Amino acid sequence: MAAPSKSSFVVAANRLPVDRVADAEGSEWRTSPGGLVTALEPVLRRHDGIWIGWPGSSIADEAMFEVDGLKLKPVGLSNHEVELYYEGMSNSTLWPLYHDVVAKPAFHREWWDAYVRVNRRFAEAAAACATTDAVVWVQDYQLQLVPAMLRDLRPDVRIGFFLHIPFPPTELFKQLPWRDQILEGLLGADLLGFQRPGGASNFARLVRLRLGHKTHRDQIRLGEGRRVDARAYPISLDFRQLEELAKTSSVQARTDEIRAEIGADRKIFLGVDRLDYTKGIRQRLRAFGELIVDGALTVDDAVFVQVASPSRERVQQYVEVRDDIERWVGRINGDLGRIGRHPIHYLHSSYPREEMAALFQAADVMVVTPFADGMNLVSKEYVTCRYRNDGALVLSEFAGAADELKQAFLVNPHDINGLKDSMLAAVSADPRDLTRRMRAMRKQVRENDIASWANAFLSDLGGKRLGM
Ligand code: GDG
Repeated sequence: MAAPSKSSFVVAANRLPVDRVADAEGSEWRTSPGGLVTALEPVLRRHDGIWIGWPGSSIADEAMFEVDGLKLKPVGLSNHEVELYYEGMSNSTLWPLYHDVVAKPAFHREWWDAYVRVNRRFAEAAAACATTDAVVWVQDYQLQLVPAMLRDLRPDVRIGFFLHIPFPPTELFKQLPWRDQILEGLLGADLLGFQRPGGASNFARLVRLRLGHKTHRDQIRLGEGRRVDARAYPISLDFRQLEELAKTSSVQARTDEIRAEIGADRKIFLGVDRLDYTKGIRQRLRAFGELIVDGALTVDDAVFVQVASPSRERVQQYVEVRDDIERWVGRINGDLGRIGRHPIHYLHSSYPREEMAALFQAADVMVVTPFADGMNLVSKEYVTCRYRNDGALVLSEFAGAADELKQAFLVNPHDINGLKDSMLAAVSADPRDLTRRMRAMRKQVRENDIASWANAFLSDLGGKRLGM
C-alpha cells in the first residue's frame, strides 16, 4: 500500500535515517538508529509524520516508502551533486568555516550553485509533503536555505530549524561570499535552534549588522510583523535506553574481556570520535605520549585506546588528517612501545553500540578534546554508561557539552601542558572526588535527555498545532 503523501509533521534532514543493507537475496532498507530519529520517532508516529532526506546511495525513483512504520521521502542526488553540494559546499566550506576555521574553508561558486539547487529540491519536497498549517522541522548546515525557500512556497507552514554544529562569530562568518543569502535563508524559519546561547547571539548580531534587522534578546523583528526566535536547545541522548544497554550482562562480560585483554592493572584512557580534524585527536595522543616520556605514566600502567571511525573519506582534508594521526600513532608506538606493550591502541573502524558501551565502561579516563564542537554526544554517552558513578571525563571547554558537564576536568585542547596536567589529575584523582563529579554529571544528562530536547523545541515551534 502506498504511504499517504502528506502529513502535519515533516522533518527535512540531509540523510534519511535508513541505510541500504545488502544480503543474499538482494538488498533492503534498515533504520540506522541515530539519536535524532530516536528523539523524533514518537512525534513522527503520533502525526504519521514524513522524513525527507537523501538515502545515501543513488535511487531509481523518488517515491515515498515506509521502513518500520516510518514514512520516508527520498531526495535523489546525482554523484556530481554529492560532490558539489555535500562533499564540497557542506563539508569543505561550511563545516570548516563554522568550526572556527580549524581547517581552511574552500569557496567555489559551482559548489554554491549546487547547494542552492539541492536546497530548493528539499524545500519543494517539504512543500509537497506538508498539509495546511503543518509543522516542518529542518535540520542542520546542509539545508540552511530551505526555511526561506519553503516559506515562499508555503507561507501557512510553521518552520523550525536546528543547527547541530556551532554558529561562528561574525568575523569568521563574514568570510563567506554568500553570507547574506545564508542569513536570509535561515530567517525563513519561525524558530532557530542552536546548541549554545553563543551560537544564537552570534546569529542575532549578524542579522543586526548585515541585514539591519532589529533584535531584542532572542527575538529578531522583521518587517510585516514577522518575528523569528533564535535560542539555544542543547541536544542530548536517550539516557535510559543507553544506561539499560550498559547494564546488560553481555556488555558487562565484554567490558571484563576488554579490561583483561589490555591488562587489568593498566589505566585505560579512551578517545572515541569520527575521524575529523575538529576533534583534536592528535593533541590528546601527543599529550599522552609526552606523559610517558616525562615518566609521569609508563606503558605498564597506562594505555590509550583511540577509536577513530571512518568519516568523509572522499574529502581531501579528511585524508590528510588521517595520515597525520596515523603518523603520530606510529611514532609514539614506535618510540615508546615494547613487544606486547603498545602505548596506543588505534582502531580505525566503526563498532556496534554494545561494543561502544563496553569501551565506555572499561575506560578509567575519557578524553574528549575538540577545538570546536556543537555539543559532543560522546561525552554524554560516557557519563550515561558510568552507572557506578566512577570514571573521569576530560572535556574541552570548546564542546557545547562543557556548558552542562561542569564537573568534568575542563581543558583548552590547544594547551598541551594544560591537557597533560588534566589527564594526570583525572587518572590520579581521589575516587570519592570522581564519584561526586560523576553523580552530578549523570543527573544533568538524565534530567535533560533527548526527549526533553525535542519536546522543548517542538512545543516552542508549534505546540498548539501539534497538540502538545
Ligand atoms: C554532530 C556535531 C553534535 C562514533 N564512532 C562510532 C559511533 N560513534 C557515535 C558516537 C556519537 C556519534 O557517533 C558522534 O556524535 P558527536 O556528537 O560526538 O559528534 P558529530 O558526529 O560531529 O555530530 C556534534 C551532534 O551532531 C548532534 O547534534 O553533538 O557536536 O558535530 O553518538 O557514539 N557509534 C558506533 N560505532 C562507532 O564506531 N555505534
